[in-house]
Amino acid sequence: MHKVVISGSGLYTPAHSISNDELVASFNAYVQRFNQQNSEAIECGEVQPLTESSSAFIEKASGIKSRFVMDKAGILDPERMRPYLPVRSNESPSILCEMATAAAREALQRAGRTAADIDGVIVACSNLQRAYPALSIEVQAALGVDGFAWDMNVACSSATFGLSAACGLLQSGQAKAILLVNPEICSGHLNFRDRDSHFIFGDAATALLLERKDLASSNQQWEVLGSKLATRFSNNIRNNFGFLNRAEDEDSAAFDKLFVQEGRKVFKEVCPMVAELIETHLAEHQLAASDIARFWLHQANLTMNQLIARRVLGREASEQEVPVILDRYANTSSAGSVIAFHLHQQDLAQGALGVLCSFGAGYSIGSVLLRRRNLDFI
Ligand code: CO8
Repeated sequence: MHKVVISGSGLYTPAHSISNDELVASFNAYVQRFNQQNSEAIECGEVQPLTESSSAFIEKASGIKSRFVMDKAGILDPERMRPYLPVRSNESPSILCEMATAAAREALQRAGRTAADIDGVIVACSNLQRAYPALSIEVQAALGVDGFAWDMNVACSSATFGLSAACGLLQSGQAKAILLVNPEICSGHLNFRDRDSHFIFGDAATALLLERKDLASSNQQWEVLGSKLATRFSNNIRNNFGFLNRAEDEDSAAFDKLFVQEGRKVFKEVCPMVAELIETHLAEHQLAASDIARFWLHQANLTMNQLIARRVLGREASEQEVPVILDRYANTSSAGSVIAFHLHQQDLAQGALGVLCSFGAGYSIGSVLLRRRNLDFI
């Protein structure tokens, strides 16, 4: 069985950022207008008044200070409150393809590879803008990769599950190099009129190049020592948008088919599951938590990550051990843990161990154990 390394990573960050204050100002303008327009119905108890949002709550409850988005004006317009992403012709690259290829090009460049070196492309993300042709095949064509491509979706855990699938192809000798990309426009499926969740998500795309260890030539690599995956069905994070909506008899208004969650339940149920999975994974490799230099955790909620790290380490974790990027990026679904990895790995020494871990809807959890390998050291 061949060994596998991550030989390069890439990140695409959208040009626009929205601060909590900007988001809350737009939400509160919407609330004030709604309450004004419905004042009589509210007065006689027929309609519930809406309550304003607050920046202080958002930062305290989630750790999020701002988020990057593909379109800022449409989201912040209280009359619209959804991104404006115009339709493109079939002859133009799709917006997800553009984000994916930008991240992919950086990963290739860091790995010292070109499209000619790649055998396959996996696009793994939470939301695909169409059923077919597969986005991954569009990305494959845009990059000029020969071989094969497929799309997959395991919500926030798409990247770690995709990484595990890529490793299988490399270990068995079916491929020498696989490009894994995670383009996420979470703002497309977020209800910016929902006080409980309007602040949660942002947009970004990440990419990882995975290669056979004996063939990889980039100086800085991460050997994949193993991955552990788990899923357990839950209705607590849900999105009912799908191709059968138009066949349903009920009024399938677009706003009914957006992201919904029971945030408290998710928090309570997922944290222990994640800590247990990481502990079991490390034990299977005869490792203790203290052997791990860095945990690149899924970036949904700061307190959640601190709690998971405390359970695994048996003490408070430093920000160096468990880096935070959700303060600037918010929850970018599958891209989150990979952004943390991409931005916070250069400083680690030869032989350092790290855990890349995602968790989210499904529920789904993926843990990947990595070891730093610097070629100029060998
Ligand atoms: N402003 C002010 N106050 C507020 C606001 C607000 N915006 N929202 C709620 N409050 C109030 C509530 O009314 C409540 O008040 P009271 O106590 O008087 O009733 C109080 O604040 C507490 O409310 P909550 O219990 O809801 O608040 P929490 O402390 O639980 O924090 C969080 C809410 C931040 C959502 C938290 O529960 C959380 O982060 N949970 C985990 C969520 C999580 O990790 N989800 C993962 C989902 S992502 C995923 O899996 C991928 C899906 C695919 C992506 C799709 C793209 C869209």
